[in-house]
Amino acid sequence: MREKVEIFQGDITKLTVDAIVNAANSSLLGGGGVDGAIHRAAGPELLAECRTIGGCPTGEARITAGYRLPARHVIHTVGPVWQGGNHGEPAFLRSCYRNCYRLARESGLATIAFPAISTGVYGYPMRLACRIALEEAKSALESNPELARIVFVAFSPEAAGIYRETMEEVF
Ligand code: AR6
Repeated sequence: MREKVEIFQGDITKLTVDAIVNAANSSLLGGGGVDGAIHRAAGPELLAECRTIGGCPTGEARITAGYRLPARHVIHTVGPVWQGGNHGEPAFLRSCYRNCYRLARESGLATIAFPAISTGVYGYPMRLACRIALEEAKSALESNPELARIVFVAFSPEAAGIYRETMEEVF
């Protein structure tokens, strides 16, 4: 199962997978960080489709086409803002990953790439977020045999190191 999980250091918009996940905000109308990079690379058609969706609550996810991206689809999810950890943040983050895997399954997607949801502007501590990401990957792989490849995209070498260490603990 572990062989289906890959850690990639770099820019998620370059990946050729069935879907890349966007760490969006609840408006789904774009922003900074990975959200800005995805909208820039996908082109204005992505924003036009997002406008038709009408937003997304924290912990949920919505799927669109990928337009000019090499990825066929974008799954937009809204992570929690870190407020110290006692405001339901872990459950919301887990819910983001679960809803992304659910949409992937419903849409017949086999390969998916995730950024480290909530760990940028939203301030979720990387190590804690990484553990949730990998635990949910393990349970998604256990329950969905069609899921062939999960890529975790680390934007820095430090983040990549945390993913690698956490892999040892979770898998
Ligand atoms: N490829 C992969 N990872 C990236 C990239 C990229 N091109 N760019 C940044 N990251 P953030 P959040 C990493 O802030 O914390 C937006 O404005 C980054 O290093 O993008 O969920 C939205 O509109 C970090 O580890 O998302 C929301 O308002 C991770 O992606 C808000 O930010 C997530 O950082 C969401 O905040």
